[in-house]
Amino acid sequence: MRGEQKMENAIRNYEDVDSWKTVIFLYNSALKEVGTKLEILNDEFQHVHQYNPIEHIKTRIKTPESIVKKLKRYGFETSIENMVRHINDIAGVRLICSFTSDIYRLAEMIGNQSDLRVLSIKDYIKNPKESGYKSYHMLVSVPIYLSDSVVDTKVEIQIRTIAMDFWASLEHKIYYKFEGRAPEFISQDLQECAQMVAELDDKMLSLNEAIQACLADEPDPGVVEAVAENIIGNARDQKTLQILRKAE
Ligand code: 0O2
Repeated sequence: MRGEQKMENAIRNYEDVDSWKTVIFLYNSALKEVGTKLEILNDEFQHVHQYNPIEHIKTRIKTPESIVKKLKRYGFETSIENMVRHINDIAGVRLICSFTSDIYRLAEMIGNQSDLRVLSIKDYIKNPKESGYKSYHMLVSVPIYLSDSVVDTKVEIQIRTIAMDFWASLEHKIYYKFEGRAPEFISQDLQECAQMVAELDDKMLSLNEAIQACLADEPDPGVVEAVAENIIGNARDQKTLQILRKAE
C-alpha cells in the first residue's frame, strides 16, 4: 500500500540541492497532470457542445527569484520547507477564455474532478483588486503517484478572459518596471482601462448570447443540408426496398 504524504515530508530526507530538484520535479509533474486534465475537459466540451471554453492554456513554474521575493514579502526565511508550505503558486496554470460565462463553467468542471482537491478559491471577478485586477483563482491539490508513495502537490489555476489577460499582463509589466510604485496617473489610467475591459467583456458576452439566440431560431444551413441528405437517403432506401420487393 502506497503511503500518502505532504510535500514537506516527501523532501525531508534530502539535502538542499536534491530537495530543490525533487520539489521542481513534483511541481512539473503536477502541471502535466492538471494540464492534461484540462485539455480532456476542453475536448469533451467540444465533442458534446461543439464549442471550446478554453482559448489557450499556459503553464509555468515560478522562478527562484520570484519565490525568494515572495517569501521575503511574507516575512519568511528562504528555505525549501517554507517555500512549499507558504507559496501557493509555484506551479501555475492559466486558462484563457473568450467569455466570462466560460470562466464559471470551467471552474465548475474543475471542482467536479474527484481526484483534484479544491483548497481555496479567490474570485477577483466578483471582487476585483483595488488595482482593477480581475481573474478567478483556484488553488487545487493533485495527487502525484510515485513508485512508492503519493504526494499531494499544489497548483494554482488562474482563469480569465482574453481581455482580462491583456490588462493583467500590461499591469504586471508596469508593476515590475516601477517596483510597485507607479506614478498616480498611470495607476489611474490602468483602473480606467480595467473598467473598459469589464465593459468589453459584458458587451462581447451579450453579443455572443444574441448570436446563439439567432442561430437557435434559424438553424445552421449546414444542419439543414445534413437533415435533407438524410431524408433523401431514406427515400432512396425506401425506393430500393420497393424495387427489391417487386422483384421477389
Ligand atoms: P507572478 O510574478 O505573476 O508570479 P497567496 O498565493 O494566497 O499566498 P497571493 O500571492 O496574493 O497570495 O495570491 P493571489 O492573490 O492569488 O495572487 C497570485 C498571483 O495572481 C500573482 O502572483 C499574480 O500572478 C496574480 N495577481 C494577483 N494580483 C494581481 C494584480 O493586481 N495584477 C496582476 N497583473 N497580477 C496579479 P505573484 O507572485 O504576485 O506574481
